[in-house]
Amino acid sequence: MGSRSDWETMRHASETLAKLGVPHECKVVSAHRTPQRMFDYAQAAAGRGLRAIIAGAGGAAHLPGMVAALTRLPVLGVPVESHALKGMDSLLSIAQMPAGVPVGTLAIGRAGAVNAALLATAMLATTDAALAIRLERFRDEQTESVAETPE
Ligand code: RP5
Repeated sequence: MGSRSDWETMRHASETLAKLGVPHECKVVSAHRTPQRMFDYAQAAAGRGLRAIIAGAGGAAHLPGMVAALTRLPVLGVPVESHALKGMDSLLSIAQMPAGVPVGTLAIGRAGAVNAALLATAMLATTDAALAIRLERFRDEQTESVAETPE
């Protein structure tokens, strides 16, 4: 994520991955304030054995796109809700990538963070049978938890 202030949103991605038993790490890497850290992180990611990157940022949210430019790993972008523009700035700056450098863009805020984790898990589950079973169980439990009546 681009800032510690993004953690309130991005912790939902981490918590979802933890629920599904997906090993992961959480780092603050700012495209603007720590550009060298971003270069180093993104360029080393594939060689370190990472399989996907979830990048959350707000405002002029250049982190997901720049990370995607620096790695062949799939990058999922989470637009963090900004104070000034409610995350529309984050959403558009993450989604509107030029052809050739994709970022899989999720919804603004908590829903996007949760779904980035679920989407990353679904991608990994295509080659991990045990993870596929855990993901199916998660989905089944979610379905069972939805009440039929509002009260
Ligand atoms: C972005 O600027 C971060 O991703 C964050 O969403 C936003 C504001 O950062 P702080 O000023 O709160 O550190 O780079």
